[in-house]
Amino acid sequence: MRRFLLRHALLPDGWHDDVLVSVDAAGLITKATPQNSDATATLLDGPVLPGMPNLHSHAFQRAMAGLAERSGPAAGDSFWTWRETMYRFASRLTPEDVEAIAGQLYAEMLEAGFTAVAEFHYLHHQPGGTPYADPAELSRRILAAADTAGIGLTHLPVLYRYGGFGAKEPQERQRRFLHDAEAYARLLQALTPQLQNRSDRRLGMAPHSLRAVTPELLRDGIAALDAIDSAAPIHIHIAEQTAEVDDCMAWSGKRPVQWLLDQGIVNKRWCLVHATHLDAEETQRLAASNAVAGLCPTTEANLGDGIFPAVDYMAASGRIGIGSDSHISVSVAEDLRLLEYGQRLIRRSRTVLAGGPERSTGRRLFEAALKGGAQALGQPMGAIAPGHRADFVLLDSDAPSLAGRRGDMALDAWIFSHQTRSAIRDVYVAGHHVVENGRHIRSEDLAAKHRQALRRLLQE
Ligand code: NGQ
Ligand code: ZN
Repeated sequence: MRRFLLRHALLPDGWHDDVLVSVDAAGLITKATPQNSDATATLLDGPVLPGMPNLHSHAFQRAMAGLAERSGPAAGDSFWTWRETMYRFASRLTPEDVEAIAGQLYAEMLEAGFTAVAEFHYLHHQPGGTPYADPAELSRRILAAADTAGIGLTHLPVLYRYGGFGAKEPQERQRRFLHDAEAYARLLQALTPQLQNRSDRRLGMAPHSLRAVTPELLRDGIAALDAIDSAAPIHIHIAEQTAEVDDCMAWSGKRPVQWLLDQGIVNKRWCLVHATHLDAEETQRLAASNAVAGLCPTTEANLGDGIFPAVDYMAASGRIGIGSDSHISVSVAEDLRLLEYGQRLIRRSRTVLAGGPERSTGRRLFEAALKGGAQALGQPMGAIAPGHRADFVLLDSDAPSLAGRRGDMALDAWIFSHQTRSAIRDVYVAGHHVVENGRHIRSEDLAAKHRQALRRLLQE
C-alpha cells in the first residue's frame, strides 16, 4: 500500500487541497480524502491532474512526422498522397524499428501527460505480407515498448482485408496489414494472456474502416472478440475524408456514420475515430449512442480532414476523447487547444466549448476527454477516486505560465498559454514514477535506440 499527498488536485467534484491518496498493489486508488496530512506520504507539491487517455495512436507514424511536408510533383497534395508516403515508410520498418519508435513515442506521451494509449495497430506482417514466424510479432513489440515506457495500453489489433468499399481488392502496399476472419481470431487469442488481469492492459479490436472490411467480416471480427471479452473496446476510423463519405454513398446509399448506426450495434464499447463529416441527424444519433467520438485535432489539421461539429455534438451530451493519431504533435494541451480553436475559427467566437456561462473552457474539455478516453480504452482511469488507477500528472507551479494560478485558472493556463518548456513536472502510472522533472526515467536509453533506428531508416 502506497500513499500520496496531493497538494492541490482535480477530483471528480472539483479542486481540493491536501488530498491523501492510498494505492493498492495493483496500482488502484483505494481512498482519496481531501484536507488531510501524512508526513510519510509522497508529496506532489502543485496542481495534480488525472492522467489523460490517448485514444488513437499509430505508433510507427511518429517516425515520419514532418517528412510529408514537402509538396509532391503534382498540385493537390491531400490525405491520399500523404497516405502513399506513409505506406512507403511503413513498408521498410523492421520489428526492432517498431519497438524503438514506439518506446520513444510512449515516453514522450508520458512526458506530455498521456498515461495510457489505445494503439490502433495494423502493421502485422513482413513486407510483402507473409506473417512473421510468430504472427503476433509486431503486436508483441508494441507491448514490450509499453512495458519499457510504463504506459497503460489498450491494444487494438486491426482487422483489415480490403482496399475499398464493396470488397475492393487491396493494393500491394497494404499487404502488411491483411487478415481473414480466421487468422484475425487466432491473433486475438494469441494476445489474450498478456493483456488480461492487469489494470493497465486491455485487448480490443479495430476494424480499420468501412473501406477495409465487408459487413460479414465486421460481424465475424466482433464475434471473435466477443468470445474473449464481450465488453472489450471496438474502434473504427470513420468519415474522416469527404471522399470516404462519397464512396460510402455510392456503395450503400448511406453516409458512413449513418450506415454504421443503422446496423444497430454501436454502443458504449465503440469509439468512432474522427467522425469528422457528420450531418445534423448523424450528430444527434451518434451522441445518443453513447459511443465516443475519437477526435485527433492536430492530425486532422495536418491531413486537411475538416472540422468536427463539436459544439452541437457536445450540446447533445455526445462523448469525446482525444488521440494523437499520426503524432505530428504529442501534446494533451495542444490537441485540446486546437479542438477549441477550430470551433472558434468557424464561429468567430470565443470560449465556444466551455459549456455555458462562467465556466472554464479548459476544465470542460479536459474532463470530457478524460471520461470519454477512459471509456474508449476500457481502463479504470481518468479520475482521482477509489477504483481508478493512480495516474497522476503534476504541473509545475513554478513554470512562468502557471505563476500565481490555481484550480481552473491553472488548467486553462496550461492548455491555452503554451510555453516552450513543458509545464509538466512529474507523472505517475499506477503509482509508479515514470516522469521526473519533466523527463521520462528511461529517456536517454529510449532516445538512443530511437536515434539509431531512425538513422538507419532514413539513410537507406
Ligand atoms: C491510418 N490514418 O490507418 O493510418 C489512417 C490513414 C486510411 C488516419 N486516418 C489510412 N489518420 O485511413 O486509409
Ligand atoms: Zn488513425
